[in-house]
This record gives sequence, C-alpha cells and structure tokens, in this order.
Amino acid sequence: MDEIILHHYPASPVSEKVRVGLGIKGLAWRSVEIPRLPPKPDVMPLTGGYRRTPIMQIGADIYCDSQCILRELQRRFPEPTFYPGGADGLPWGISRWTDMLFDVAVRLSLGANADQLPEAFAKDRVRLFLGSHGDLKKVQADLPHTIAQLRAQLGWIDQRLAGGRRFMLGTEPGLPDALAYYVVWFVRGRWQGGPALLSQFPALEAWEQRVKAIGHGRPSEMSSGEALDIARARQPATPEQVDPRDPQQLMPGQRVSVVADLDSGEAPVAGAVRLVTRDSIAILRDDPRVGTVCVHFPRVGYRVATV
Ligand SMILES: N[C@@H](CCC(=O)N[C@@H](CS)C(=O)NCC(=O)O)C(=O)O
Repeated sequence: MDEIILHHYPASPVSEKVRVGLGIKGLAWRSVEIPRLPPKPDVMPLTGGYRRTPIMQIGADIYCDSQCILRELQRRFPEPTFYPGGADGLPWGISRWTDMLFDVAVRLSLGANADQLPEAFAKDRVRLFLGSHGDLKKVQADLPHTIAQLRAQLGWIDQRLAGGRRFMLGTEPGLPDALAYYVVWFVRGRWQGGPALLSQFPALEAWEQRVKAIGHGRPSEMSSGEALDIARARQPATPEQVDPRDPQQLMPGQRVSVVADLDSGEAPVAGAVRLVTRDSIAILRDDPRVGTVCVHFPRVGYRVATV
C-alpha cells in the first residue's frame, strides 16, 4: 500500500491535531515540510489551490482539511479506533466545537503578538482567519474578552477530565483527545500568558501530559519533490461513487468547484466529481507536474458549486 505522506510544518497546530491522530493509531508516515506562507509551489500541484495546512497524500489521493484526513485514517486503519466505547458521531460534533475554539485561540495569539508578528505573516493570517473586515487593532483591544471566552471553554475540558478520567472518552485515547489537545498545545506555545492560564486547570494539565506521551507515531522525512514524483507515478485509488440522496444531486464527471464556506479569501478548487457521500466530496483534476490526482474535501464547512 502507498505510504501516508503528511504535508505540514512543525509549528502548525492543526497539523499537531493530525500528528496526535497518527500517534493514537501508531502509524508510520512520511513527513514533508511545507512553507508557512504562500506561494507553496510544491503544494499547489497536489491540491489545485487549497493552501491551508496540513494536507495528506496517499499515492495520487490528496486529503484536504484535518476533518477529511482523520476520517480517512479511521476508514483505512480502523484499529485502534478513534471512537472507543462506540462514540462514532459525537467526535465530529466535538470537532466543530474545537474548530471554533481554535478560532478563539487564533484571535488570542494574533492579538497578543500583534506588535511582534512579521508584517506579511500578520496580513496573511488576519485575512485568512478574521475575514475581509479583519482588524488586528480591534483584536488586540478585545483580548480580555477573548481570554474570557477561551478560559470558560478550557474549563469544560478540565471538568470532563476531573475525577480521574484518563482521556476524553474514558480509559482509551480517541479523536476528542486530538481535537482538544491541539488547541491547548497552541495556547501554551504561542501566547506568553498560556502556561499561567492553563495552570488553573489541573485535570487538563495532567491529561495534556498523557496525550503528549502518546507521541506522533513513526514519522520519517521526505522531500516535497519525492512526494510530487509519487503523485505522478500513481493513479487515484478512489472509486467512482454517487449518493442518490445527495441534496445537491452531484453526479460523477460533473464539473464543480470546492471552497471553504468562510470569508477567508481562499481559492476554489475545480475538478470533476469522482465520489460523493454525506460527509465527503472528491474531485479529479489534472496537473502538468503530477498528472491526474483526486482531491478530497469534507462536505461540512465546504461549499460545492457547479461550474
Ligand atoms: N479547517 C482546516 C483548518 C486548517 C488551518 O487553518 N491550518 C492553518 C495552520 S495550523 C493554516 O492553514 N494556516 C495557513 C497556512 O499554513 O498557509 C483544517 O481543519 O485542516
């Protein structure tokens, strides 16, 4: 079977979510380090315009967004499960919550570090995370409110873990641990006040150490050129699949574009529908560098439009 290739960079919190997921499953994977800012010349041939981090590649199949990546890891490697105790369904609801919690943490990090951030980085992240009306000065002025929002929600994690629960779902680690951990990892590492805030939550801090100890599975480095060569050498392995009850009546071969349903200025990715399910959309596209690739997105949080 083709290797799992994660295109990411060490400081990326959403990548940390996926790295912990790879750790929970004890998987071997190849690590390709990508730039923190566009242009990303060795990513664009794979995704066709999706610029966020991380992406996962398996042969000529490209998985965009951590939701899609983690779901695919569970599909290909069911054990150990991300859903101990039969918790399937619930973790994806938790995932929507932690996405929002991450946005709060991003506001905190941008606001608290506003005076030190390199200009190009600040400009890019304000547009991406705060939208076309994003204003760093306002985010800076709003910090006490933002911290209050974050603190209450960290308190929920602490409450869940108080009383000796080892992981979010019980004795075994599962998807909710990766989902909550990456936000905590980001708050601790990217905000000077992080360690003091987190010290208010002893059960959370003890759990944080347990999740850290899970590790990231078995990564080994790969160059971006090698990853592109693999994509070119392989054919997409995704079978054609339709969903007769799809509300948008998407059909194989139909030309569509897919883009995050946010005011984030991201480029839509265009291609021909290959697979449609309730949770996923995959499209085929051709690129001069890698040939035909199949690019996968989640349905939730993404807008599919016919073109
Ligand atoms: N919904 C996406 C969010 C990904 C995301 O926002 N990642 C951040 C890095 S942690 C990012 O893309 N930053 C801009 C970049 O890397 O170019 C997911 O779950 O994968």
